[in-house]
Amino acid sequence: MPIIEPRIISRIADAVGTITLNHEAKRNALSETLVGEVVDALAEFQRRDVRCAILRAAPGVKVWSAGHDVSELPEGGKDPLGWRDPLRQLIRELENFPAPVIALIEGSVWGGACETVLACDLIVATPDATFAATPARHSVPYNVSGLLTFLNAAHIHIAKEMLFTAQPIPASRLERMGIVNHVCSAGEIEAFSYGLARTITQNAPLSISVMKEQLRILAGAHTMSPQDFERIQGLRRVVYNSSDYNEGISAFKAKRKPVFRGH
Ligand code: YXS
Repeated sequence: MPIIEPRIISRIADAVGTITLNHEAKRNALSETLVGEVVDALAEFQRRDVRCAILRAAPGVKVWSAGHDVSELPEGGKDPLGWRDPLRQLIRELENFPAPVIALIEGSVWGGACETVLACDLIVATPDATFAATPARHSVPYNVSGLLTFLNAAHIHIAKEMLFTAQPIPASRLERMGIVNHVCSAGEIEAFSYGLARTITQNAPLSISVMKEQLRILAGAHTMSPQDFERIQGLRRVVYNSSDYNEGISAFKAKRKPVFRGH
């Protein structure tokens, strides 16, 4: 039985819990295994009354996370981002975790990891950190709650630029738009982020936890008719049943540029 190395490192000190993504070989891709370990660590933090969590990768990393594990995306014909998908579960766990989560970002952030960072409560990044939303790079039909994460974090024009271009956008630009809370040099980002976390831990945890849940409920309070929801799901089905969807996954696995034909 092969020994699976832990995909993350987690620790707790002074009511601050830290989760460090630690699967460099696959660029911290959000695989079912890695997400499971993050979820377990958050559950331990809750048991240990952690008052602020920090989600980070190893100091100085080039790739914070390469996003959803493409090798775990289903071949065509199945919703690639259904309720039980690891990325969807990770987003829900971060949003439901009863204390603030600070995303400490160095390096590049891709695809579902972009949404993961936006689903955190605060974002601190180095100036050269970049964020690339990539559904359009792989012909993936992003899901409704996932798009809402982008819309709640960014003006619709910026969300559209991120989603339609799939290009890396620097943290310094996202800070100017209020999407990234703070930009700090690589030498300062750790002390700054833990300083922010300690400030939060000095405040009333119940009040913070309830305000976080209230803001989650308010941010998700969007009416949508059953007909509109069914229309959206039908449109998404067209995408994940398309040859473009299969082309996106095949091209990634073959390490070549995809050729999309629009069907
Ligand atoms: O060939 P080996 O076995 O060494 O593995 C390679 C890559 O296949 C693997 N890897 C990944 N495996 C699964 N899922 C991924 N997302 C993923 N990304 C990388 O890691 C090993 C090293 O990769 P390599 O050689 O490319 O590293 P690099 O340093 O030259 O380049 C790093 C990246 C991140 C620029 C490059 O790996 C890359 O472009 N990765 C894909 C980024 C991306 O498009 N992510 C979106 C995934 S799909 C997703 O998140 C959502 C479904 S959506 O697209 O809708 O948002």
